Amino acid sequence: MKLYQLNLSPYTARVRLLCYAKGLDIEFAEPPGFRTDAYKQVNPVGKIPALELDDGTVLPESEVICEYLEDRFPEPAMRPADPFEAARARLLARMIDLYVIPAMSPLFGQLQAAQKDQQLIADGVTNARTAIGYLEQYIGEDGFAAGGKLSHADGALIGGLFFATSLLPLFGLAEPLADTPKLAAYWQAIQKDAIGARLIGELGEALKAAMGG
Ligand SMILES: N[C@@H](CCC(=O)N[C@@H](CS)C(=O)NCC(=O)O)C(=O)O
Repeated sequence: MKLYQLNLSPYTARVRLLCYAKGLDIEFAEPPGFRTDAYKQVNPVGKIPALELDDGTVLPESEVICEYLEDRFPEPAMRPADPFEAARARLLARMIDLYVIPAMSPLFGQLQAAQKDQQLIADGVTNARTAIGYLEQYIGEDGFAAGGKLSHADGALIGGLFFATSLLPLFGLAEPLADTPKLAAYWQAIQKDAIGARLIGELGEALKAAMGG
């Protein structure tokens, strides 16, 4: 199998979490550009991640890929066994996808904009702060997102919180997790997990390279 991905993407980080935790032999490949005709032949959506299966068929969408890998390679489990904990893991990942990352997305374009759009920046920071607040009620208090051990939700949170903590200070929100103490404690703890640390290191290296060092 081949995973089209880049280390800078918060969505691909959660798929790599499963690859590392399950020891999967999956080739990582860069997409031939985003939304290019060549890449749309692979993934009609034109986004990463996309998982090419051995028969050539392709699955897009990070959560769908994670579910597929979990079902196909169930050990070690990266989906909590308890139904409510499994739902909580899915909820946290969904909150990252529906609220946290979309709130921050407009800010990426402002990083290198010659003329900063102050209204867009103010709205982005406010929306991101609100979205981060949603996570506080559901985040695990034992160092992991849900289920008391590493799960796919940690991959989603790592992607979202890495960008929240690296990007928002550049736009004036010095302590993005100051209003969410449980989430702040989680963020400290997950950096001590071996796979958590690996993913955060990869995101950091990729961001540094993207910002020209
Ligand atoms: N809902 C998608 C989002 C994937 C996504 O937005 N990926 C970004 C990289 S972080 C991308 O490919 N952007 C290129 C584009 O939108 O042209 C998923 O979960 O896989």
